[in-house]
Amino acid sequence: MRSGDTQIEIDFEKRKKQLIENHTQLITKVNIPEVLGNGIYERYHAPIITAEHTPLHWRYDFDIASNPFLMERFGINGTFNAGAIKWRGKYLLVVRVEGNDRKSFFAIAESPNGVDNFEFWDYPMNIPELDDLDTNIYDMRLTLHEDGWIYGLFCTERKDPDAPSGDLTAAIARAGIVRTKDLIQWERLPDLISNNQQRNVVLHPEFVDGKYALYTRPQDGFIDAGKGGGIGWALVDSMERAEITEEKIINHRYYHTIKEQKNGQGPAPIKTDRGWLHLAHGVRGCAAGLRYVLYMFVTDLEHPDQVLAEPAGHIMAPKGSERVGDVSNVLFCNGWIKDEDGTVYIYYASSDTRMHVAVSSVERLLDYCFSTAKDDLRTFKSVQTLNKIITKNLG
Ligand code: M1P
Repeated sequence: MRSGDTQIEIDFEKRKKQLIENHTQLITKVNIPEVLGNGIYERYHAPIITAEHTPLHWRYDFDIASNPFLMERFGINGTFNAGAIKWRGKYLLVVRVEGNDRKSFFAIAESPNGVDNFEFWDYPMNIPELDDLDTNIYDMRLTLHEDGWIYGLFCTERKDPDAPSGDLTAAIARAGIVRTKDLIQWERLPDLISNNQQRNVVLHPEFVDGKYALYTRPQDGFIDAGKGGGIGWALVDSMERAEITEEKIINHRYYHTIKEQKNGQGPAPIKTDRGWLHLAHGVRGCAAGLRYVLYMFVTDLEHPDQVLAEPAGHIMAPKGSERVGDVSNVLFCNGWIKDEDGTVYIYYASSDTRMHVAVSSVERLLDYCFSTAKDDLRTFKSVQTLNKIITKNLG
């Protein structure tokens, strides 16, 4: 404080100092793993990215003349559903940042170790628009493709032009496509051409039969998978004008399972010597609304459209405080990173609000997928599976 400062100036400086101190403390906090997890992975205790992690220079105008009360001028509602990639030794997340105005945008946050100290780049990502303007964009999946580009596939949402007048909720979901070589300049390509609405579209990292291969999620409406649904598979000639001509479902929905209502591919699969490791989300309805959990499966190395193993049920479901948020009872994952030593960082979001990490390894996830019983779709069979384990243990 200098003599002659007004009370407003004094309060402004005090508040600014406190904001900076709190923010620095938050983004530099060390994160620790749970001690005795389920053996498949270890969750880390603290969320890795929250709305409060976003830079102060996004949310506040630090000019006392235009913001004398130092109030937020751009509120952030949530930071979730992040794509992920390891880039020049750093763990990068392409975070879905949602403003208080309900518009989502993408911003990169990087960490030196993958589990804490995530810091956003100064500016959000600049995604060019097409002639058909996006209303909202979200949930980017990153794929480092063998063609040398890094692709980002995301959902672009626009108002349904055929909605009856007065219906302000009907929307159309399509897959938007960008690509980059440096994660700074993003080239926008035309949206995926498809007969259905599409969300959760993911590019496979390798060519299959000389074509680009896509995991899709055809749906009849914006929310409902309807007769569509399931994780689909389509080959396209080019990403510069990607058009689905044939699509088949490779991972189905089933009655009375964790993916009864709908499901969707998570991040691009990880290549292993026993097949492609997939992480996906499954959705069921209940009295509390929709419940989103994560599950895994493995597909054949040569034929990534053929499922080799799929353990019963979820690998991860909302737990404790993860259960509550903007859209409660949701876990969603569209980003993971495999390190050179086989460590796998699973970046998952809880309740459309915040980001977390759980750590496993390729070896452990393969063992989980191949050695956990599949879902035989009936209680009687589940009890048989359980009895086998008990008898083995008890002799
Ligand atoms: O709100 C839960 C999720 O709902 C949608 O996922 P899906 O298309 O599988 O239903 C998406 O809007 C996703 O962003 C969101 O997390």
